[in-house]
Amino acid sequence: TFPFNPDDAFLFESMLREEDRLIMEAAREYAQTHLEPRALEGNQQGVFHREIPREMGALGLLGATIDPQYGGGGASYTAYGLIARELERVDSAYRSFMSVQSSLVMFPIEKYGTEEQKRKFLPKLAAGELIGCFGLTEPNHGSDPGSMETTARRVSNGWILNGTKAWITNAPIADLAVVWARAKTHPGDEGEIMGFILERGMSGLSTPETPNKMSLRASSTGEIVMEDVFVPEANVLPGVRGLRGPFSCLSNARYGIAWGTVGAAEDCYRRARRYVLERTQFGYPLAAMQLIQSKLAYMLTEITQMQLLAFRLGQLADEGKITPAQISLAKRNNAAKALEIARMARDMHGANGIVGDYRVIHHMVNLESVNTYEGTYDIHGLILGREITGIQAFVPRG
Ligand code: TGC
Ligand code: FAD
Repeated sequence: TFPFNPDDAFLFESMLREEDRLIMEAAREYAQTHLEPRALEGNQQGVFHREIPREMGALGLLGATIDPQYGGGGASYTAYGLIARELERVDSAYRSFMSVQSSLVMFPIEKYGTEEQKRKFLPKLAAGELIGCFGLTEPNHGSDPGSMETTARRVSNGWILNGTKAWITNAPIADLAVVWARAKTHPGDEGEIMGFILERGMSGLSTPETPNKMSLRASSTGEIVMEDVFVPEANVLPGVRGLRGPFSCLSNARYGIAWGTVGAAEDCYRRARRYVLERTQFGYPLAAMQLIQSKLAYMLTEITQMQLLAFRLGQLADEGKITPAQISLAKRNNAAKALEIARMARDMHGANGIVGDYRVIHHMVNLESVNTYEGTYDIHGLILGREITGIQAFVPRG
């Protein structure tokens, strides 16, 4: 009979197209050889190693789905997902960097930007020579970005931006920021949401680091503070108006998270399996205990479902049939299950589970952020609830 593979129980990797598999293997080789040795230090010292963007860029891991004429990889969405899985197998912070650069910065410039913006920014973003960030969330508006307060006031040859964006991945190290603001052309104007490209060095722009993060410590997170920042007309994204702009970017990044979290969960499961095979208690390996086996069986069952969900989501994306509700379902399920599996792996490691070298608590605390950003678990439940019933339940009624 065909042997059972306890890492890929339903042989999902055998369904990959050859070109996607090659990209996955290149990403895996890079992540295991170059990121894994730096991950513990990155987490414990709270540093994002500054050589990583150029390394990723050289391998084509940034902007995988972007048109090659702008320096992108021209690869499939499945390949993009497989890259996310390999990076997050090491540290969600590395996948976060790649997600923001590819889905939240390069994607809107390619989709909504001018030809000049695409030629100016995309090749350097793809090479990792420029770092981008995405400003939607504000201190008082996280799950409800539609209530944002940041404004863009029309002036003769551009716009003046005022406001603060909070919790912005890459902000402190970014060369440019795609910022969403309420554009006001006359007094009393409620303001349509528009996208702007802010560049470091613009007067009135600062990006202070968010201190004391206990999660995603190898990711640089900060604010985008805008005090009368003048943004020329050439830096407006002309191709979109309204919340559809930022939300379409979120769809792309959430898609990547649905895949990335598979990698984190797989790493926790593999480390737990290895540990219980080696660790003896009561005269037997922990792996011989029924309760431990039940946990491993649960982990593998959930991981298999996560893999198949991500794989099918990739097919739908590549066929152009993907919907935001499918993405919400997969992001919600896979982030929450990865977190549950990481907590289980932490428990199975006993006291060693709280030590950084074993890496399971590292994944676990990272996944707390992943379960929250890009729409919390409950917000995605509400997005699905609205699709299922036709009734929105974001705002209490009655
Ligand atoms: P709603 O009425 O639902 O939609 C407003 C307009 O947007 C359109 N739309 C979408 N378009 C494209 N793709 C999507 N996924 C879309 N979702 C909605 C919609 O059709 C409508 O268009 P139009 O033309 O009819 O006006 O707006 P709402 O204000 O009721 O939204 C509610 C809700 C809760 C769904 C939304 O606010 C939401 O998704 N909240 C969560 C916020 C969030 O996810 N923030 C993420 C910030 S970025 C981040 O976390 C990066 S971390 C990255 C990392 O480090 O890896
Ligand atoms: P809140 O919206 O205040 O939610 C708090 C709690 O209330 C949650 O449990 C939520 O599910 C619940 N809740 C909210 N509304 C409802 C409701 N209607 N019904 C029931 N429950 C509800 N944002 C960016 O724009 N760009 C970035 O690059 C970025 N990077 C991030 C990096 C990190 C490490 C983190 C932690 C966040 C990042 N974010 C970023 C912000 C992130 O998207 C928000 O934190 C997230 O959308 C949740 O918003 P909030 O933190 O304000 O929580």
